[in-house]
Amino acid sequence: MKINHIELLRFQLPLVRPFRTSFGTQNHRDVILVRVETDAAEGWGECVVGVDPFYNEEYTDAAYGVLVRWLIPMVFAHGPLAAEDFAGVVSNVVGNKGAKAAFEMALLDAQLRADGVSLTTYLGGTRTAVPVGVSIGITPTVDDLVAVSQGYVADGYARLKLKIEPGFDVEPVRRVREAVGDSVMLQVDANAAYTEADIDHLAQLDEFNLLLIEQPFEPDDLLTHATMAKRVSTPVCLDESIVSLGATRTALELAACSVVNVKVGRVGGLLASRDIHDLCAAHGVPVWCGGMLETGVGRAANVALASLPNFTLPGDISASARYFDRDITEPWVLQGSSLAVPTTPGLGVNVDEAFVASLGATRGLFRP
Ligand code: OSB
Ligand code: MG
Repeated sequence: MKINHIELLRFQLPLVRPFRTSFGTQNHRDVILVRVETDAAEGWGECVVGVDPFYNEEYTDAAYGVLVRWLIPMVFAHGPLAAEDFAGVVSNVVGNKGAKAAFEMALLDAQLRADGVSLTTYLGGTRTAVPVGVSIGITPTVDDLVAVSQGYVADGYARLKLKIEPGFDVEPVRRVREAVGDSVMLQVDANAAYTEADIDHLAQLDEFNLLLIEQPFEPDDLLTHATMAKRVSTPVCLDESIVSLGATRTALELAACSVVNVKVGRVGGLLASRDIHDLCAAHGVPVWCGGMLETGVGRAANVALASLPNFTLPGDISASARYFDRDITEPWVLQGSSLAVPTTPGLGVNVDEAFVASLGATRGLFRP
């Protein structure tokens, strides 16, 4: 593809309710969109990085900066390229995987639109609809959590994920399990809020028949996750630790987890995500698609990714209404407890540029 120009759009999109995790509270998304215009098509990508460096080391000001100062100039200096070339072209930039993932997504969208191929077909998807769940933030009271959980079950979600932290774990999970019954799939996410000394405490979660516990310990502490996996019956899943194919291989070798959360923005793009999916499949380890409160653009990428065969657990890929009063694309709507996988070329969504403009988006234009 020959790129004519690249645009970065940045704007804030309010969340319908605050999203609180063990590391902080989010009230809105600080969205960066990458738009590439090639000689054949346009393509869009979403940067899912947080506004603060609390989930991982990336944050939106830094992602914007690394795109402007390094990633875009490197791609222009390289000349015409295919989406598959992108990771190699920018390989001198260490980390910054959320920024890279957004750029690669835009290139893939443009390439696939030009080729007339849907992202699910390109990636090797085998599902026409993907079962999805909902990630529920920490609430002021346990009664609130029960009410919110029951609301999502009424919406159709068949799987709930509860955020936990020290002081908000066993009792909230017990109350939600009692309220929603055994037929609802339930899992928890600690976002690295615990230490090895908490393993016996966390073992109390074993009685609630959870699908998994996600990332109890620090991202680089694989050995404590392996210790936990031996001592509790709830499957251990890694999120923050899974930053690359190599990190995944190490985690599987150490038996630090028996389930893997794949996030496009954490691993550097859709192609790295597919590689991690394939590695886990070869090890008989199920994966599921994590979320970063994406707009309709990033959600389209997640839905296509989750259509791959080893995504056997419901993803954190909820309907647009769970996040925003109005999405920036066609809204993603729950069908039963699933989202339909688009079959139109590329990501299969269209950005409502007038709505994005009405949000006060800034636009930066970059030419070779
Ligand atoms: O740990 O999975 C996480 C959102 C922001 C940062 C980290 C996480 C999350 C979520 C949201 O759990 C899932 C979603 O997008 O619905
Ligand atoms: Mg997580």
